[in-house]
Amino acid sequence: KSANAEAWPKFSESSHESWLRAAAKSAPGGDVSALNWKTLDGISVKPLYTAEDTQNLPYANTLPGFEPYLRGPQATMYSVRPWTIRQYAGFSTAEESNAFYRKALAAGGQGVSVAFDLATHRGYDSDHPRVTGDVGKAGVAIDSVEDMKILFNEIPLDKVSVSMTMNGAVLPVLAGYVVAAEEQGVSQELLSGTIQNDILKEFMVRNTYIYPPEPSMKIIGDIIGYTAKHMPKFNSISISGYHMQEAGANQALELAFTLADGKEYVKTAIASGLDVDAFAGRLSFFWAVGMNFYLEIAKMRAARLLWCRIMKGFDAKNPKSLMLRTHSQTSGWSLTEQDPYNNVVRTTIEAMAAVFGGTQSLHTNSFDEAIALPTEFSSRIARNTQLIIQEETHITNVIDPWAGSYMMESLTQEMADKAWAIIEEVETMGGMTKAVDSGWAKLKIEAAAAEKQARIDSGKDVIVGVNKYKLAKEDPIETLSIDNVRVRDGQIERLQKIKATRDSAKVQAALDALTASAESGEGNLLDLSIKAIRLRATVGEVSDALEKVFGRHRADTQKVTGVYAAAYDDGENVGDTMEYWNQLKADIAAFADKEGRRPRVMISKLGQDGHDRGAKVVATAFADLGYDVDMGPLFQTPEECARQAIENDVHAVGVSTLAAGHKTLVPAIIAELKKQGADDIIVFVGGVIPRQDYDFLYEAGVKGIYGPGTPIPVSAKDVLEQIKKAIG
Ligand code: DCA
Repeated sequence: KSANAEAWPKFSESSHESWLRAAAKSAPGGDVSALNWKTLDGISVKPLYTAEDTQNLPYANTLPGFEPYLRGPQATMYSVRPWTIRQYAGFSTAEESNAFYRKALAAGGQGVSVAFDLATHRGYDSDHPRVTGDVGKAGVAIDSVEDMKILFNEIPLDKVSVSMTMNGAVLPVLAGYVVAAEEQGVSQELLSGTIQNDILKEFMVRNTYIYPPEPSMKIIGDIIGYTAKHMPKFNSISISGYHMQEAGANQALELAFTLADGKEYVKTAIASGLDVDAFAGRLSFFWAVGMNFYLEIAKMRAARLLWCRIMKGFDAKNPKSLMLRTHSQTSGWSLTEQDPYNNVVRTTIEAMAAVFGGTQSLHTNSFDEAIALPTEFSSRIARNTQLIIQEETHITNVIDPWAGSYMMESLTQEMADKAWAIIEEVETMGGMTKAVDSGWAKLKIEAAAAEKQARIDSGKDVIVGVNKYKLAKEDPIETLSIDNVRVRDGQIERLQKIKATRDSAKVQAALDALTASAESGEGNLLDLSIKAIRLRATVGEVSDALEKVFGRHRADTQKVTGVYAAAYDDGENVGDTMEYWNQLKADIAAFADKEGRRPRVMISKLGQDGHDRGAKVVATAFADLGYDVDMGPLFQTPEECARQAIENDVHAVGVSTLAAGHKTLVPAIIAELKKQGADDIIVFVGGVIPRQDYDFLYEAGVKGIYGPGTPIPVSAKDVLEQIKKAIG
């Protein structure tokens, strides 16, 4: 008993009804329900929760380390061992990345997490003509095991757990890691870490796939099978919602689609002949944690509850098969280019949500990641954000501290119910592979993204420094810039050396064995990849050997319509942006009257950058405004893009660039249009472009640059003016 009741005065009693009466006095229009916050997931969050809300909740009183693991997979959680500080990073070359990892480990980092460049993701060696703008951008270039050995030089792979974000070229990359460890003297069974290996979400959002869905699932089955047998400490997959949220999914969609993906992988592995308890304990998850503080915590608690339910459905018996373990990353999308130090605050809040949600491993973003790869300074602040939470705040001393909160327990159950309904909807479609194949899941996420963007552009959702409290003048911050030509030349030189010194006949035989296995379905593709990589086959060669049979996947580009405009059409809380929107629509209609056709733009993605949220949202918004919009397919070369633009007779090409290839690819498209006799087609650029590069791009002939945070109507108006000018 903590208080001596008699020493306290008697307080007057209150009831929910009396609170409602009191609240009505200050609620707008006297209506307390007007204070409910309707989340984008469709959950109605009340301003007040009481004991009544939790009375009938079935899982509000469970314990950590026990089924259904809602409160955490471990009984002691952070009180014994805090989450792993695992910062995702990769810098152009294996040498630079290795130096970064070693420094980070010495300064408090606890695990390694490798970011690969986009050429590697898509299974191209650095000398491939399709990847000239991508090598060494957005991550490290890996062509062979020689690069891998440099990457992990002096990092003891039997002690440090390594996570690799790789999905497309997952076989040669995982094989490269295994062989690099082997040549370091560390055998496979000692390796601990995680490979992302989550292809379904690639087809939905991130697009770094190589092969079509069906053979891609076969690869996953082989990896799960191989690691279950030979690498017992290694997590065979990181089933990722992160990229879904980054692409615009709300929390319920992220949760549901990710768990539904997980279900699909379990089914695949079981179908390949594995016992569920032989592999399920090494499935791991990965969430995005954004600024929706309460919902993010609820999402992570609900996820564990639902996964336990799903795995019971597969008759899993081993407790490890039933518990969801997860990595989390603060939201890159929530970072702003404007007033960028605010991002340190955003990341801290998101990191707290991830920790309260019970993450096992965490990446905190650096504040400059909205514009470039992090610098040493920004990475230090990001890492220290976690060290401060771990070591200064005492947050780690209490397990699942939000438990018992009327609000948190209610939200957890509501989030679970919402997600479960979506999971069941997916199930009626025949599972996630089908939902992905049909494009349904992707469109759901894209619609959510367009809705969110419209809410921001119209001012309904506030982003400090972007659509409210804007700075009159932004001071530029120092960013990291990469000399892509130097990196590519170095990689090509190393490739040539490897090809000159290896036993080519043996390499060819190993590659042929891979092709034969892809054809017959016999043998394990990871096992055969390890054999080929050991002989110094390259990432590109292993990928090609499989492509011969599997082919390369080409996605349909569908786009949603009407969703962006809807945020304006309801006229609620849009202020003066409404007038701007209507005027612009009228201007576009007037253009069409005068010219005999609507202004036509082609929104394109060049190179291997598959992040197409921005491109899709812009395409939707432009179309809703009255533009005629063509969407270029992903992965176009500048030549292909120019040809399509000319064939479709567009007025303008808009390049969406998020992976730092702009300085190579944008001048190339302008030159290509000129070469093909169409220099009347103007080029504009949107996406992640450091301010320092603006002059370079304008000098190359770009007519408009629209960085993150530019309201789409503003860019759409500018494009219209530029088109008018070009027509004369
Ligand atoms: N009591 C007892 N054991 C504990 C406790 C505790 N309180 N806390 C942690 N441990 C154990 C774990 O059980 C684990 O041992 P095990 O592997 O033998 O079961 C070990 O300590 C390591 O802890 P864990 O929580 O698994 O953390 P990580 O090794 O960092 O793994 C995980 C996290 C999410 C599972 C992994 O897949 C991962 O690191 N993912 C990262 C993905 C990534 O970086 N993506 C990049 C974008």
